[in-house]
Amino acid sequence: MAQKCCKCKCAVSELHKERLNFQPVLPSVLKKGIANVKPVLGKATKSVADFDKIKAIFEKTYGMPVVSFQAGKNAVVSKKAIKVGVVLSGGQAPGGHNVIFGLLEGLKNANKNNKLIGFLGGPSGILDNKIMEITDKVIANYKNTGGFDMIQSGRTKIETPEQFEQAKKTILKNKMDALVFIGGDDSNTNAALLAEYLKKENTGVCVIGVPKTIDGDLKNEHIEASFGFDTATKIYAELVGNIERDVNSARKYWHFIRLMGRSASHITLEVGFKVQPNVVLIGEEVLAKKMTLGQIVDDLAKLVVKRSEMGKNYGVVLVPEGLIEFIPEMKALIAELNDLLAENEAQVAKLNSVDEKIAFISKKLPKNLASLLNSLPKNIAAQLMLDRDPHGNVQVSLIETEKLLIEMVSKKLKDLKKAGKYKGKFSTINHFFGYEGRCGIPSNFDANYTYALGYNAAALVLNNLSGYLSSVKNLVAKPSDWKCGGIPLTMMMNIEKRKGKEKPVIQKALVKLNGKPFKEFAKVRKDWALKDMYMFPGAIQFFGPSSVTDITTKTLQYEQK
Ligand code: FBP
Repeated sequence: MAQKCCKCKCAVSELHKERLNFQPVLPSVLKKGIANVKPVLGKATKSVADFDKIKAIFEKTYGMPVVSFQAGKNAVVSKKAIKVGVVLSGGQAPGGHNVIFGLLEGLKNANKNNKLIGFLGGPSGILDNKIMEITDKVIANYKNTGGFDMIQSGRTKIETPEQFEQAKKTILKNKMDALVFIGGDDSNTNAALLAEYLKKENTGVCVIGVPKTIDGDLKNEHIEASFGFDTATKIYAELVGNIERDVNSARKYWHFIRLMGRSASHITLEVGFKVQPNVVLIGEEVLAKKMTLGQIVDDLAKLVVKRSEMGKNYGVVLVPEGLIEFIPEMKALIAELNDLLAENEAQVAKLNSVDEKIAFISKKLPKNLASLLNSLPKNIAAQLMLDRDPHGNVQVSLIETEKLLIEMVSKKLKDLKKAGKYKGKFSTINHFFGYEGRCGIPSNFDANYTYALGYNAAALVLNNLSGYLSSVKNLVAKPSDWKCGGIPLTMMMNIEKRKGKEKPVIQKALVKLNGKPFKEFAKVRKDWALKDMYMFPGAIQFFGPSSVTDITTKTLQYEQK
């Protein structure tokens, strides 16, 4: 019989029930209470690039200092009760509910009459004024759970003057003093623009961001990891590890596994460390070496041949979801398609079949890109033509790059067979792991980290630090030793082309080829390719020895070595 949650009587699993009782650890500095921590201001900051353009757009919020919280009486934290709005934005990531849990507890710590209001369905909830109050009773059934279902999420972008005005109306109508935006790079860009707008309008409303994304690409020296990356990579590693055990048992298939991570290859690299497969493709390396699709295929085919000569007609290949956008020729094609599809939106919408759309756009493309588009398998060309997301990104989660590689490697191997250069068997299975990991039950690390990020966001709000991103660092230490503060959102910005226009956006943190994680990988990948060094990490452990319950990612461990 299904267990009932003790508080709300809804059906929950045994594990869910246990997780509701887990009390996340708060960093010592915040444990002293919000009125007993004070912000210490560092030096003025600059954007990562395009200083003048970013400064001109963010007149009121550019250049603010990095803030760290330290113990000390804080006279600024007002005793007056305040009302704070919170919104979950973009793709789900394990731990979102705990950010809200921490935020509520931080606000209540300062004044038990403080109120937290959730906007429903992501930023569109702000525009449509869809709200619900988040009380202790509401939170009780969501503590330490995965998903964003408490208030849901969405990808609506607040960008037009009318939308900014509408957002202001909703916030003022609800008498809100602050808004906390839990999101990735695009969503926090939204938060930065809204913070600037509300400051220019003299509303006194404070906007704070929280770094969320399983992709791991919202980071810098002050944001060591975005939340959800730890849990999602552990879930994918469990799945890939299980496949490796199957491979090692049956020894008859090549598995091509695409892993989520829209642009950066952090997820693929981290899962690679955890399972040590035969091939880990890293998009950033492909771009740096200016590799063509043909070269990637040739390298894979060479390895298949070599392993087959060793009697190994099997293997595991990890493909980052964003690979396609890193291959220079494909990158150029996608960039042109992004602009052309935005410029010709109305005409393209009128065309019924994909073939017609491809033919229409091909005529407008430079010759070399048109022939590239037409040389691709039909399904891939069609997937490249799909609608962009509201931020103008191509939806790489819908492009089956792993199938494209299988098709092209098979073709190459057939030619080699004909030429008498390959005698093996190439039986393949394709997988895509993405949505499986985004709503998993947060690992202990993510449960603690998100709770701290939320509590810390409350401290930023109560100090009226508008335009800041919640920063909790020193993450390889135990949670009580984590350091808290905030960094200005404008510090992470640069100018990029979106939907054919120049826009200020938070720069994505890609895998650095001169960074420690990639260098570690480069040392060992030859061995992984030929010797079978598979690892089977198993499921996330929530209870038991700390050596298995509290491990952080290899990426963090290498970065902070
Ligand atoms: P965020 O950047 O919003 O965190 O989302 C990341 C992500 O999970 C990517 O890994 C993936 O490509 C994309 O969202 C999928 O988008 P959608 O949820 O709209 O299908």
